[in-house]
Amino acid sequence: MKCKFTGKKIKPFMSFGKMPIANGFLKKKDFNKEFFYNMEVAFSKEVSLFQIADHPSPKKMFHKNYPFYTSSSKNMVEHFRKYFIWSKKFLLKNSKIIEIGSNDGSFLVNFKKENFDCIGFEPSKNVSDYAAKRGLNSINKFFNLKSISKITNYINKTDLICAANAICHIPDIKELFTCVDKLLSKNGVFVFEEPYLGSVFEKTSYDQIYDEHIFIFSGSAIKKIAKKFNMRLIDMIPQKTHGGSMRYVVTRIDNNHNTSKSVKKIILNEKKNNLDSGLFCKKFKNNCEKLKKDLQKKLIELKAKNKKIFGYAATSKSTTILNYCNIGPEIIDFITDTTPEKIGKYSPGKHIPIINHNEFFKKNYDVAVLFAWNHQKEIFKKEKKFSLNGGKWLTFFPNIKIW
Ligand code: JHZ
Ligand code: SAH
Repeated sequence: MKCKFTGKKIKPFMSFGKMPIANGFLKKKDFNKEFFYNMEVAFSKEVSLFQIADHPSPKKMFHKNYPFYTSSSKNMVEHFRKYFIWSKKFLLKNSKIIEIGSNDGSFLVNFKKENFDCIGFEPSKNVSDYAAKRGLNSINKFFNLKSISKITNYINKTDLICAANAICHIPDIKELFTCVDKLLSKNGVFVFEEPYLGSVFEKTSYDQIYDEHIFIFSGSAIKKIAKKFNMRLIDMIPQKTHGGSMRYVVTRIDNNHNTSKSVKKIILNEKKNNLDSGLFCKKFKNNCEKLKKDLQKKLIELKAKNKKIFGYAATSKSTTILNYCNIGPEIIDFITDTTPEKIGKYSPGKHIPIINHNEFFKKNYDVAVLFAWNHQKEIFKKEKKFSLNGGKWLTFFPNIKIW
């Protein structure tokens, strides 16, 4: 395969096997035409870039019925309010703002409330329409050279380009940075927060790897990539969201922004863990294989004790867990979820039924496998009744744990 940034040949170091589209929840009638690809991961030493080898085309993943809404987590909505308040330090009253991957508008709505001139690029029509209904300027297009050519009044005038969990979804990272370069004002900043390679390695949270997550970034990678575009990484701020993310702040080389000390500190720590060189890959692979066996063993054990098991939250991440660990409806009876687009359908690849979240209380189950482990705090708080009735939670990172 070729590195998606350098174009040079690199070799995948691990395969997770045959994988369906992570958010490809489907009806029974569509089982026999389901799309699969071989999910392999590779590391480019030259730019310290962790990436998946092959993936479905973006149009297959982001379309008129994309089933993820940011607002499905109350904590994330609150997180975006805080992210907005923090980002105001880069803004003046008349600043222009662009969000990439604005989804249902949960972030953008904060800018709009304070009358900033803001737009979002969002290729998935259902979520883009949802944002438009909230009165937001949501452009139903992929963020790329063609789509930005239509917003001439933002060229060289955008003070903030922001994103969350979207930059790692864009395969052509060169085109992306070229667009950013065209749009940013002299002192403008490009801020994005994405799942962090350091956290994925530390917890062995391999479920962050799926088709949509084409890259898992680190400071070492972003620093090198930014440099190639005459830009520099001026801040890195760790986030607890989505199981461990990193907020990166990038700007032009030739302006007056200071570089925070944390950039050096965090990158040094990445070096200590061999995240820049790729030497961590072998250990990561071994850790994934061990966790896979542990999870399979635990579930078989519970099943042998006649425990009734269900999954909590049909996350994108769960597609990697279920398919890599080969867990299907013979072990997990159903998965509960709050998203209308998923309810009544089946999980990608393994075809576990997805049922309405309201249903699970009626069923008196023993064990809930927490696929939205990143929202554990929020979920444990609202589902106290399940534990009080004797139900147990099973989480699997960094180790299998029953709560
Ligand atoms: P959650 C998605 O990942 C996809 P997912 C994407 N690639 C990404 O990077 C992140 O989001 C940002 C359900 N749920 O947030 C609703 C409940 O049922 O971990 C959703 O179906 N009950 C863009 O899918 C799913 O979980 C709850 O109480 O891994 C969302 O899961 C909560 C909080 C969620 O993201
Ligand atoms: N930022 C939100 C949504 C993340 S989901 C959050 O953190 O919750 C990722 C979003 O990026 C999806 O809504 C998807 O449609 C969008 N996306 C994917 N490729 C994109 C591209 N090239 N340009 C803009 N948005 C894109």
